[in-house]
Amino acid sequence: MKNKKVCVIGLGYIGLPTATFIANAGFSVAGVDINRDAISTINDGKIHIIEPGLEELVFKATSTKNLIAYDCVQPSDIYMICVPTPFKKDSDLIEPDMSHVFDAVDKIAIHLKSGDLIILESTSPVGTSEKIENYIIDKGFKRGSFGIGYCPERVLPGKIIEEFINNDRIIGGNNIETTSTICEFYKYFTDCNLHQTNSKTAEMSKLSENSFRDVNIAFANELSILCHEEGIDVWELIRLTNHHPRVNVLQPGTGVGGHCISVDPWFIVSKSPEKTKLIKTARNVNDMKPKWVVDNILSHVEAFKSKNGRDPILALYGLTFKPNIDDLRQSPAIEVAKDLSNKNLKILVVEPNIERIDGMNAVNLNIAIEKADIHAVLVGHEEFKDPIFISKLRELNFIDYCGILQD
Ligand code: SAJ
Repeated sequence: MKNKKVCVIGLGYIGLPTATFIANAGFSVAGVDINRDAISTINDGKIHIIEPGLEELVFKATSTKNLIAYDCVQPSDIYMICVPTPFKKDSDLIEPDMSHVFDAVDKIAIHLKSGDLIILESTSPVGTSEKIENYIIDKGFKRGSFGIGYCPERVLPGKIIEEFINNDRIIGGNNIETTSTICEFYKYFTDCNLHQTNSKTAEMSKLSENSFRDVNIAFANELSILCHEEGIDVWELIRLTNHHPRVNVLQPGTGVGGHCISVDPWFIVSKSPEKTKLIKTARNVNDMKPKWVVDNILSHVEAFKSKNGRDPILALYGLTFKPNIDDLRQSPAIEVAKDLSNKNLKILVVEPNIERIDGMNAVNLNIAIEKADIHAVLVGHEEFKDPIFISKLRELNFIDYCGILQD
């Protein structure tokens, strides 16, 4: 197995760590991406994304030349697809955009030979592996001459290095032999249980994990709105509720963002809209939360105006899609900030994880504390949990949308 050449297509948050771990396990790995800046950064032993601990590993993998980044698919024995699968929205219809996956398959097919293996890691609708197999067969390949399987990534951005090795994996091939060959391969670079199943179950497991979390967060977000009306502290409520041995409610917040949990449930819903009312409703509840936050902030603005006879300066703390990362993709906090900016308010933003934010008046914590009249905490970054900051906030007009006072 060790002499097999591996080609990892897509060198983002999942593909780059994957290519790196496989290379450092002794395989010869070609990493492929369309982003030429990323390719040269990686070949210099550096990284184009922020992930603690990854750069050292990439440096090692590229110094040994076990990992080389290219701009096109290289002839190999094992092909791993780690490209993005976003969703496209056409009026009310939300559908996964699988164009990057099938583009990768077209490029793999040019080099595919008998006995090769294709492993899909990108989050995909149920049935995608079978679809890819049939798509390749339609190009003239014999069924059974190549293996295809689905092995979803489960890592949490910010903890990828630890979770890549240790999180259990679900592996589903198009047949039992392929599944066990993929398992053999993963044993070289993981230290976890490898659970074998078929490709459709593996695909559904990925979507179910993220939908479960989305539904649970939607429950917490719905509770937070109810509690606000009832004058109940939702954080205390959830803390107390979770003392029940069989209850574990997640935390409410500004909304659900990022490129996984706020996207993947649609992969289930778009396929069976009539049978997925709960998952769809949860998605809508979470999508509505930033709008509720905006309305709530505006009610504080109005109260300030009638008390003080002037417009307040508003400080927003945190803009990323979750705490302690630099990623703004589908961030509910950004949605809130943009929505409020369109209302002609004087806004200062504090985002310790990002140096420059275009179009926003970014300041440091101390300036925000000193200058603003209303303080809204949107993301629970570590910096905002500092006891000195919290004690200053407590003396001011502040609103906590993510429970920073609770830890
Ligand atoms: N969030 C809450 N309340 C919570 C937990 C999270 O509002 O109690 C919000 C976050 O602030 C964020 C969003 O949900 O806006 C998503 O954050 P997350 O930490 O729940 O998840 P992701 O999107 O960073 O990573 C998820 C993980 N999936 C699960 O935990 C089931 C990760 O393991 C997956 O690998 C990843 O999706 C993925 O790539 O699919």
